[in-house]
Amino acid sequence: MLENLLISMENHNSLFENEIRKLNVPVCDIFVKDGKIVPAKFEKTDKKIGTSDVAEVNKEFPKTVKETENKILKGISGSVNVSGKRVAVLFSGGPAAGGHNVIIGLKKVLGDGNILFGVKNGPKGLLEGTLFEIKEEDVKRILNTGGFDFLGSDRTKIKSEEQYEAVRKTVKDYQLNGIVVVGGDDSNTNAAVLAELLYDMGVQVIGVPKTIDGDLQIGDILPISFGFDTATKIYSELVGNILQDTPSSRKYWHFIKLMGRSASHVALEVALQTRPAIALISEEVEAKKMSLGDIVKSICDVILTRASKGINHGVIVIPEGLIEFVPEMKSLIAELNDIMGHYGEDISKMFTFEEKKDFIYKKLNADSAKLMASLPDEFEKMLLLDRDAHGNLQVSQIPTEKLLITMVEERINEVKNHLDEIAYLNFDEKGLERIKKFKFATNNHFFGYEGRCGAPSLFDAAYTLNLGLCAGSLILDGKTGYIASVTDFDKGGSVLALPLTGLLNIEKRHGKNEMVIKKGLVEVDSPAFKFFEKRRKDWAEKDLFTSPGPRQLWGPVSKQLPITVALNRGYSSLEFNLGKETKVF
Ligand code: FBP
Repeated sequence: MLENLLISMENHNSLFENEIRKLNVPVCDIFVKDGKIVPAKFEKTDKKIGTSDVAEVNKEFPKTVKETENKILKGISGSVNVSGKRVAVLFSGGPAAGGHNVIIGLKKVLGDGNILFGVKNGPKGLLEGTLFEIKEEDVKRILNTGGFDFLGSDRTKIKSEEQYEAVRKTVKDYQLNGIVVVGGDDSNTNAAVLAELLYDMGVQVIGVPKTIDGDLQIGDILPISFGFDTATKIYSELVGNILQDTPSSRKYWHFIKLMGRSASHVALEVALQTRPAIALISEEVEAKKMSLGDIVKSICDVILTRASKGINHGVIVIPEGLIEFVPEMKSLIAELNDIMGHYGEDISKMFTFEEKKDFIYKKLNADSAKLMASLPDEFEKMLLLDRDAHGNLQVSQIPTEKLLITMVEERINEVKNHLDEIAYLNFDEKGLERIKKFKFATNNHFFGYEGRCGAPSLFDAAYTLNLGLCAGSLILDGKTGYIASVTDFDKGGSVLALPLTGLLNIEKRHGKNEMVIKKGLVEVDSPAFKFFEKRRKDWAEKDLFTSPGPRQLWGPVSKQLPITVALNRGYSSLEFNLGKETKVF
């Protein structure tokens, strides 16, 4: 009997997975009529958006800009009766929880009268024409499940004439009227490019904001990307568990690097959820122009202050992209990016690391070469890894947490032998005695991939279903060149569409200027950062940590929003309201 039950649970049929498929999902009022999910319409508002590079962007994207006027659309109840549309959806970039519900939202609004195709393996699949028709039976199984496995994903950047031709061929082969790109900043740059490219063919392109990094966000009009909530809840549970371990075992400092390529939204959210002794925020490091030495000193000050009180343990949260924000490292990385952009092919033909190093060192300026030489070999190797298709350094592969451990250890040993160096910390005799005896024992962790594909939190499940409904409604309403958005998470949700061209700015990639969607970084004057800044001294000196526990899909704490979002949007509670819980199938 038990064996049969266990066998029946194979292939995504765990007790948990079977229950989450039955879960009703909150749906914004404009998408519900008589208890059934329906499409909505859109009207143009007067609100225009654009970055400081708007003039250049407008020149490069004349057709979509003429169409959208860079103005925001607002979703309203009611729909246009449309059938016969053929729409393709693809995932792009790293996975994020809730992607499957986007597909379900699309399928629901497109209904039986229109065809939804899934593109296998991301933008690459669009070039190769690997599409298949999505039927309602297929998507019933993926409701509220994590991962992107239904379609797969990749990071191909669509930018060459040959690639444009391949896209046109796929569009013709499948007679597509619309393409929905579910992705982060770089993937939505692809969406903007495709919208312009396919405009004259009458093919609509709509983006959906995805990334666990949370850096596809623009104040009130796009409060967060999907996947951020689930990922940070998973990391917060893990960090909370480690925090709970520290005063139990009383001997370790844990250096925890958290995913989130550039921005520190993930680190800030996890810090607010768990209250560790130290959390580094890259944007603050940049704003204060802190060198690696300054960072190490600030970490050591906290470790030593705690040691002087007999607290020999703690947790340090480190954002994945930290090194790109340290001024001296930033110049080194920019130089390396230029060198690799220009000589990438020559470098890839070199067999040994020594050969590569030799070649690169000669091209670096003296300060950068000196800094590079001071870094551990393992670290140097990772800095020389190929950039991704969008020109990004693969920061997830760089062991910043280990580099910091080595540097902090060195300083602590030095300070123990020269206590006068920390006279400014004003420790008493007893405190100094404790420091002399203090043994600095460490563990390092990287929490990244474990957060991207968990079953979506209730917020992400609801947010993504509504984003899918918004994207599908935009297609039915004939719109192109927009990214779907849902806001007002505390008031039942408002549905918007933002012109993609209004999000583009010019950045250096592969050593050249390119138009890409601007990343939303942590603002050091934002309410979330200010609150963290106000509380962190207490978290450093006393053990005030909290363990948020596993994310909940049922019960009293299942409706919790990310703390950073609630603070930055000025909500008065952590509870979200995205409409009535609605039966999806
Ligand atoms: P997206 O921006 O595409 O959503 O990806 C985010 C991310 O998870 C980063 O946090 C991380 O640095 C990167 O992907 C890792 O990429 P890969 O999956 O290629 O290792």
